[in-house]
Amino acid sequence: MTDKIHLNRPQLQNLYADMLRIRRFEAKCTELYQAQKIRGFLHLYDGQEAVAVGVLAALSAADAVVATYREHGHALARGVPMKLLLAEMLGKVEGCCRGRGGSMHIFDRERRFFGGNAIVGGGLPLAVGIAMADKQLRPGAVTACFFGEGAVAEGAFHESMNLAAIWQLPVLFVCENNLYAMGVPLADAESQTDIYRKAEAYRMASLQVDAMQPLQMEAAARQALAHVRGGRGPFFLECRTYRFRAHSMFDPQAYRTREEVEQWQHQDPVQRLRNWMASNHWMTAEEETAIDTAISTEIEAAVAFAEAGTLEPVADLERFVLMATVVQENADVQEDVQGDVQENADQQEASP
Ligand SMILES: Cc1ncc(C[n+]2csc(CCOP(=O)(O)OP(=O)(O)O)c2C)c(N)n1
Ligand SMILES: [Mg+2]
Repeated sequence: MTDKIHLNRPQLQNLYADMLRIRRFEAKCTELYQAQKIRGFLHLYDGQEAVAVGVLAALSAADAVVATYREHGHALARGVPMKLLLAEMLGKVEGCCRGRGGSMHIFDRERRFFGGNAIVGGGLPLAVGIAMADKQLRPGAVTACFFGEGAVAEGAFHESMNLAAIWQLPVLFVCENNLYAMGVPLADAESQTDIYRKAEAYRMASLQVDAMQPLQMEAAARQALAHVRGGRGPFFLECRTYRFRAHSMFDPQAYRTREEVEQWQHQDPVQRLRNWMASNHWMTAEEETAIDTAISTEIEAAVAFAEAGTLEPVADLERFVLMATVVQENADVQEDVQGDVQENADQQEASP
């Protein structure tokens, strides 16, 4: 699987457990979605787990994370408690964003997890801004910015890459190249399908990695982070991966064949790491069972917590809705202005 192992036994087991935890959590989310307990959109991460887990294992608490709408795995790997994540997805006040963000907008200030973003490419300028502030305020902190390969068609991608390079900002750009942007295959959308090469145009260091190989992914992430932490500017990591499930819950997948999906499933990073660890004695059957049981227990507790949560009362719906305040303030200002105008007019009329 890899030439040289840099991880010890507990680290390897954590890598596996973190990936399996995401896989199993999302399987539960599918059930909850089918039961209409999770509403709206739901974008699952099956197949791509090694990317989030590989990168986040190498980050520290001071670092920042920006992700996309396919971000449950990143949130879990970052340490957002599963029960708060699930409550959020069920729209409950107990969720990490009071149920106002939902699946696509997970946010956790304490863990410096800045979303969750439904806008393709929308996270990149945020990451650059966060890194710019951190460079002054939190020396040594890195912002890891995850995005799909579909984002590279956006102007915001190029502006962000350019500014990060010019200002030598501590950003780790992590492109999760799963070969499709909704139903559009990469080769139909990009003339250069080796996405990491786009970094060259910005004179940014870059690397392409097979993200179906968790150990390679983890090693590449560490190498990339060492570069950024060493003060050598941003780094671009292209992670070659594949999503096993549909783009979202509404997707007939007419753009790919079942055989193609099956072929990729043979490279399933979770199963692959499990098999390799078991056959190389990095994990005994008992250890595997213990990991499995801990995950089941955690998921059960999260479901119980989320289901027992409360929906926000209708009376609170306008709380935190800034537009309402701005509109009201504008109306107040306009009233004041109109009052002044009338006063001036009255004064002029009264004057000789
Ligand atoms: C600016 C913008 N344009 C279009 C969309 C609609 N849209 C949602 S997901 C998606 C595909 C993105 O693909 P990719 O970046 O590869 O991420 P993946 O879904 O493969 O993880 C598109 C076009 C959007 N959300 N935002
Ligand atoms: Mg994609």
